[in-house]
Formats: sequence, C-alpha cells, structure tokens
Amino acid sequence: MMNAGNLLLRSRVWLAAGCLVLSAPLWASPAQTYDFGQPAAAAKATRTVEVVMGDMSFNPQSLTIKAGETVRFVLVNKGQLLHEFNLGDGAMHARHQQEMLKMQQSGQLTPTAMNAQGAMSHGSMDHGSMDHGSMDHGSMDHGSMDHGSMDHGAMAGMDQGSGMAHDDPNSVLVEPGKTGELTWTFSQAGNLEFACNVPGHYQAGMVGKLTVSP
Ligand SMILES: [Cu+2]
Repeated sequence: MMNAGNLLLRSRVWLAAGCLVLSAPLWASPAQTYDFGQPAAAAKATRTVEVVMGDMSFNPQSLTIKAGETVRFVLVNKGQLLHEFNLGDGAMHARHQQEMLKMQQSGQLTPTAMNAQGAMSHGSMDHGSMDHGSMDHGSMDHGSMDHGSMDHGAMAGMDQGSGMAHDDPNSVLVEPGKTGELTWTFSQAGNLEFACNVPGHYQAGMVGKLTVSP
C-alpha cells in the first residue's frame, strides 16, 4: 500500500543511498507489497494485452483476467498528453491522485511529461519507453536497483522539499506518442480498476474495470 509513511520511509532510503550512510534496518525493510498481486518479468507473462490510451480514454474499457495469470500490458499512448496506467482499487487510485496532484503543484508533473526539479531529470528516465516488465520488481532489492539508487538517491539529495518519485511498481507513465509496458501477476480474484491518475484524468473517464475472476 502506498501511503505518506511509506513515501517518507522510501525517501529516507534514497537519501541514505545518496549519502552512502547505509543502515541495516533501513535496507532490511520489505519492498512495497500489494494484496492483489505483484510485478513480474515480461518473460514470465502468459498473456499480452494491448491497451490504447487516448486523451481521457482507455481502449478496451474493461478487462477480465483469471487469478494466477501473469499479464503483460502494452500501453500505447495515442493522445497528446501524458497518461498513466495504474493497477489498483478505487481507494488506491484516490490516494495516488493526491500524490500526483502534489507533483503537479511542485512543477514535477507537466501535461506531457514527468520532470524532476534540478539537474537530475526524472523525464530523462523516459518512463514511456522504460521497460518495467524486464525488471524483476518482485525480487528487486531497492538497494541494488540501478535506476533507483542512482536517480532517486541523487534526487532525494537535491530535491529536499519533497523527495517525490513516480516509481510505483503497479504503475507506468507513458508520454504522448510512446508505448510503455507493465507486467503483473494477479494472485487473487477481486474487482480492480486500471486508471490514469494524472490530475483530472480519472474524473474525465480514464478508468476501466479490471475483473480478476477465480
Ligand atoms: Cu491520463
């Protein structure tokens, strides 16, 4: 679950990485977990689903998945704006919308990109084409995570105000005209939503039902 405490803890971890002051208890803290499943490597996918993102729409508008399936989502942004594909329930999306609103207010999130303030650009990481799927988030140790310990560590040191980072494993940001990927293992049946939490987009219709059947 993503919450403020979690964010704070993680920014402390990044800060520690930046300062090279490593403390065992911090590194021993468990990775973020989700009760409906976990990220997986693209190679482990048993099914690929293409979702086209438009300006304020997803196509298809709903998806049905079987519990136990590992699905590689290919997200094609055919719109003019930055969009997100985020897996979660309504409450998770509502929380993430608040986080993204703060990123927008801080100038980190623009209509077409996610940018860090300062020299280290979050935008240069290119969330759009970054293959989340090929990274094994499930077994990933944040301490050894290349992009995390490099970019975010430096960001935490530079951007002392927020330490905000858009790096949730259940989410991918796709810039206009680009394609992103997210691979997820759905471990249990339930009613989820795939949503874009860029401020205003969910409310404008960028949300779809994701039914995980038993
Ligand atoms: Cu959107």
